[in-house]
Amino acid sequence: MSHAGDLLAELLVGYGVTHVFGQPGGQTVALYDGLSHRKSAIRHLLVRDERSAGYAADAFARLTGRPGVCDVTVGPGTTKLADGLVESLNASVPVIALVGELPRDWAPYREKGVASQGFDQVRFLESITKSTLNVPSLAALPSMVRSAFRLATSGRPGPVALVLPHDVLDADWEPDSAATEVDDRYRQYPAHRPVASPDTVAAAAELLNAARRPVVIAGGGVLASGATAELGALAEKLDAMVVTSFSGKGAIAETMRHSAGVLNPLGPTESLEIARNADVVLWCGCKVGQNTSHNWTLPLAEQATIHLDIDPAELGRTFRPTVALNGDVRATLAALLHLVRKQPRSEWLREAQRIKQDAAELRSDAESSDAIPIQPPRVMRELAARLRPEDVVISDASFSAGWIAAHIAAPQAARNFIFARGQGGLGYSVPAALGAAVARPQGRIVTVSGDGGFGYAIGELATHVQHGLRTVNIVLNNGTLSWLEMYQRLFFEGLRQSVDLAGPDFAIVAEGLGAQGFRVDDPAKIGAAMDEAFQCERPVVLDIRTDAGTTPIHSYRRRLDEGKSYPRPGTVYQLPPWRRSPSLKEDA
Ligand SMILES: Cc1ncc(C[n+]2csc(CCOP(=O)(O)OP(=O)(O)O)c2C)c(N)n1
Repeated sequence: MSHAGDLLAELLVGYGVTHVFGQPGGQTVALYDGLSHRKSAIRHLLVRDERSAGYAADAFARLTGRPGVCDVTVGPGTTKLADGLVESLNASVPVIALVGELPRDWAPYREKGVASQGFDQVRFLESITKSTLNVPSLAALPSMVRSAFRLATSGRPGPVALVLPHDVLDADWEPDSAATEVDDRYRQYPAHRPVASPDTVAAAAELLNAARRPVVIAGGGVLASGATAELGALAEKLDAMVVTSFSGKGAIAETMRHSAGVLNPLGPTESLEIARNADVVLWCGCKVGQNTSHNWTLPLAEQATIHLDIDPAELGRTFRPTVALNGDVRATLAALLHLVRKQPRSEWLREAQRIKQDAAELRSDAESSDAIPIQPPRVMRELAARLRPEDVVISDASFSAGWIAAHIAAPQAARNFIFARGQGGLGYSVPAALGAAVARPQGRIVTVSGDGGFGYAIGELATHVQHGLRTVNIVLNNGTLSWLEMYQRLFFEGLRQSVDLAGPDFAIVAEGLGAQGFRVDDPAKIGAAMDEAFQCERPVVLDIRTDAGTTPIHSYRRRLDEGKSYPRPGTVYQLPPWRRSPSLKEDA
């Protein structure tokens, strides 16, 4: 006689799941038994903290388009997983979390921790998932697994939790083929590709055809939808400039003349200037988040806008677009391409190239700097020179994101960069590298963290070692939580409270964990250290000692240069008014 853990494992195999990231508890051992009998199809990777399971599944899903799958035990496993689920929820990443639960009959003892580890998991998970499904019985398990995959991969993707009571997972199961049926449409995102209605597509085309200075703001939805070819073709046809959110980096090759890089207060400066100079803006698979919209100061009141998104709830949230396109990005851009006229806009392109050139010149000093301590842009330049097309760079949630965005141009239109901007939690990159490495075995996986962020999940390097992953982990080690150190200094009159980090020596710690460690203090030695790191058979930590006095945030840099103190942001941040984008007609 088999059990429900077998049934669950069989269904996962049926859905094409090749990797599961997690940590067992007594309540989930039946799943592990099921997985152990299917090792040729599915691999379980044991993480050392459930947070890592969520992050690894998130990165796996971003790179493959297939739901990332993770498993945790009841109670502490679930609470530690929360970071990953919120990241995936806010970044719209399809993840399936298999969550252990107390036996159903123990429900009366769940309150106030009487039953060990129990708490109201469903209520907790409901607030941090796209959907939480509590499996009531063995009979319901197959259809709820099918629901989990359907919900994760259809419409706006997101994380789904499947809560598995201990007695349900341990229940006897007589194998039968009806129970293990899967719906193969939901193995991969996007499951469906609805096209925006013809009248809205025609209206969007009319606006774009009339534009003099068109800009596309591409979000992660472009990459999730696999729409890079369509976006590139649209940019060429219209001579539109393309900027991206962090999540959309790689939606267009940033070496292309139509690209103006990442639009973010931490990104390159030309993106904002070019976005502000546009007369028509196409927001494409982009949620118009705080950072991409520069605190919702974009779009400008006078800009005509088109907003294309798979999720109708996105359209009109922060502004009323002139044209709202509700559909899959790839399918809708393909329809739009039929209606937009090829039209050179040489003057606009020339203006954009001038802005790009000026910004690049301003960056070049720091990128070639021989200063000690090392300037982070110099590290980025050395890394950019060594990246291959299939490599993946994963940013931690610190200044690292800005250094990468501003100083490494995406060499091709593809998902080669991952940023933890869904939630912006420190400690994302090293666990995410685990998922990225198995998702992209042909590429080399590079993480970039600050010393604060790197400390969160350094133990997971041992997991990299255990699974033979050759990751290269760059620590921009400036001895402080520099983002916070600057915030305190600028907005709290020179305050310096609890922002300094004394050690450790990450190169030595790396060795203790079975990885290789190098410390680099001299900019002239960065290149050689990276070359050696990429040759290593083991994971590597490059502990690079960097300048604590520099930042990629434009406004901080300006303020530091001015050397003044500022009012606390709480007193100056205001939400711009919600407004309608105009039609272009008046101005044509
Ligand atoms: C889990 C978590 N805690 C706190 C923060 C707030 N925070 C943002 S950046 C930062 C400092 C990060 O320091 P480090 O990783 O050394 O990078 P640096 O700022 O020096 O680039 C902090 C504490 C956060 N984003 N995530």
